[in-house]
Amino acid sequence: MSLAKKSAAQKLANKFIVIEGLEGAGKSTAITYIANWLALQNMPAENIVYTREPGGTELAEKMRDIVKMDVQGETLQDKAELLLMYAARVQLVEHIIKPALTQGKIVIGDRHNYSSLAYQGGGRGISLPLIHNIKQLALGDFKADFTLYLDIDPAIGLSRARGRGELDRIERQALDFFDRTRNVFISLVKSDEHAVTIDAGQTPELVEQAICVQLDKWLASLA
Ligand code: Z5A
Repeated sequence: MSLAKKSAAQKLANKFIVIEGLEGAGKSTAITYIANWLALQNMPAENIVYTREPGGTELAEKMRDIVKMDVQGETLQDKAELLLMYAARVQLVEHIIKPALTQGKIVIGDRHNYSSLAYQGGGRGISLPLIHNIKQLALGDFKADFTLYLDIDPAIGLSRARGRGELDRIERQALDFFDRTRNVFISLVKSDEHAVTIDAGQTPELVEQAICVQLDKWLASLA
């Protein structure tokens, strides 16, 4: 067995990092910070795969369209919304994420399973144990290796999202929907030793700094 020390890029191979948070928390922006950090670790760009949920495959993107669209005279039922999130996630995990990890790549996900527990569980009020069962059916024990949760006051996040244009079907929910969603995110992160919270209400520079500190710590913990 070789005793040679692994490089950062070798340690990061096969890892799935996820960014979670409410709309306007700065997830898309944070992904550029992670990309810069990975470049500092000499991770070749061709070994990095970026995903977003719901979406990321041809069929999963169609499910994303359904989740976001307004249909006159027909409401998307909460349970249907939940099942679409998992249907899209199965497509993405089986077609993109698992094959990339098997090839030794690193995957950076814009949202994953915690979003379903937070939005459909916290926001919509579907039982969390029931969602856990659906997750087991859909994905088994597959999970993120490291989760960065960007915590933001929903009013601030939504005003940032509003600045970008019209709000979609989910974004138009009342503020207490997002308060419940945020509370579930916070409790999930608290009980997950592989997840950390970043204060996303800070300036972009401080958010980037906080993300890099957490990524450095995590990298140092990897064998
Ligand atoms: N959803 C669900 O219900 N269940 C699930 O299981 C999953 C998803 C997976 C996906 O929407 C929707 O699906 C989402 C949850 C639901 N719906 N809602 N509501 P999406 O992918 O279209 O949107 P999003 O994921 O919510 O992302 P976003 O709105 O694009 O936000 P973001 O990526 O977190 O933020 P951003 O684009 O990086 O930044 C937003 C703006 O703020 C932008 O102008 C930035 O320049 C600015 N910004 C960023 N950082 C800062 C700081 N630090 N200070 C000031 N301004 C900043």
